[in-house]
Amino acid sequence: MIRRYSFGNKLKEFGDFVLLLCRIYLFTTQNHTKNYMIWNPNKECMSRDEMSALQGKRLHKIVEYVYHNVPFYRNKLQELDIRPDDIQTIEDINKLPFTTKKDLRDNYPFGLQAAPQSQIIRIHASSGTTGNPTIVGYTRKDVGVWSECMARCLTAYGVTRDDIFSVAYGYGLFTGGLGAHYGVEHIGASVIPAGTGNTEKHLKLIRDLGITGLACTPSYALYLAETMDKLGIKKEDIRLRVGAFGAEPWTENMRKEIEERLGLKGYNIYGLSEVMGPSVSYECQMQHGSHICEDHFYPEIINPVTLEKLPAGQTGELVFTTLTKEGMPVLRYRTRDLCSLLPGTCDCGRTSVRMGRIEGRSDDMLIIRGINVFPSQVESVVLSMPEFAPRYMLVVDRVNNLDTLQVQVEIRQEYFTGVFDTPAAVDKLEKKLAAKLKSVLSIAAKVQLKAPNTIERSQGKSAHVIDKRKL
Ligand code: DLL
Repeated sequence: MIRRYSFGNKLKEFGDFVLLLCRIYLFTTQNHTKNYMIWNPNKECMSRDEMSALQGKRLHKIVEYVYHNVPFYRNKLQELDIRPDDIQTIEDINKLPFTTKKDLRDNYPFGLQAAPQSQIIRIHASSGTTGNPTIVGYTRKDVGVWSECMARCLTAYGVTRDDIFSVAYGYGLFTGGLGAHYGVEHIGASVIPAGTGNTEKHLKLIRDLGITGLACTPSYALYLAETMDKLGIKKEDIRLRVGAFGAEPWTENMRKEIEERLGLKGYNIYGLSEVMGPSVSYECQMQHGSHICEDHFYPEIINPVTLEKLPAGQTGELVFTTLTKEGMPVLRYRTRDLCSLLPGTCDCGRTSVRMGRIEGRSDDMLIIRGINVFPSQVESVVLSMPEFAPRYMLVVDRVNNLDTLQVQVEIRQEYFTGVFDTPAAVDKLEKKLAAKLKSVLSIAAKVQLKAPNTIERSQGKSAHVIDKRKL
């Protein structure tokens, strides 16, 4: 198409340029007076109309992309008689089908991957309900978008290139470690790839290096505080000032306790591997909800039973569509996290929609020491061993600020009498089950074997979890 340059066009371009200058002026003066730093005002402070237009354009592109590259989505869309051209605006998202964790598991390992393997530069995984984990591949562009979102998030916390930032999320298949790491590097701060464990050594580094930022689960932050007390390190001895806490639910009371004991300001960070990892949303200085990077991840809230869309402010299940992801895009992915959306401009100047705290789950997933655990994973291990009856109970607790998991399981009558009725035999069997559980769950569980018919039977829906943690 030949574009004609009329005087009108030139005038419009000049007008756009003046508008851009005005916005830059407004943001810099506003940020200067309020002292709120914003990494990418162009995207984080877009007007609602601009954002909706961008989302609509990107939605059309991503639907076209998965239609041509992911047979699973092509089939689903064809079943509903939807062609990519039917999706033009962000409101058209209502026509699209939902995606669930089961869809990801059924297409294990690479069935939902849209980019060719040669374009994938990173693979993460998260636990599935049973058996197969969920595999998520990222292209170079995806890793770049992820670092950009992490940079937005760290900047909202007030982190700058002058900070020394310790990442104490797990490095590895879990997205926490590497996700946060790349964001810290992207803004030019110094990253300490501490990872999990080695708490005493980590504390020594926090003190000796004058580390100012910390990313970890809120429960690990409390455990650090506990260990500081044990080692006689006072909060005055360290220089921590900012914490990026997430990967598990936490409360205002936990925030207060962490802040008080570590002498820092703690901010929420949310994310999930199927969508990206940490930084899908983040708190700002206002701490009134977490801003969603909605130019990349479009959020919706639905009723988890009827699947109807709920209006802003109502609590329901959070659903995300990735608008720019190349490796493994997802359309209307049901996160199972329950929360509400808070629209409107925030006092920090960002216009991006905020989500409230996660209030619960619409499935039975537990998060224990930051690791996702489904009772059905325990069941599959228990049932794989002939010695056990399908009677088990997960008892989750928090001792010295660290989550604990105990698995109680009944021995079958035929193995109990005369076989596993001596302490040595019981001990051996407990160790065998504990080792199997560890390899499947990736966390240690204490096993307690029970005599036949001793675990309480429930009257209705069988209950397999006692969660004693007070959140
Ligand atoms: O937990 C990604 C992450 C890493 C987020 C580090 C924040 C910091 P997954 O292992 O896939 O990914 O687990 C995702 O964890 O659906 C929520 O149920 C829960 N979750 C994550 N962040 C928060 C949070 C990472 N801030 C699942 N508050 C999600 C409450 C959270 N729950």
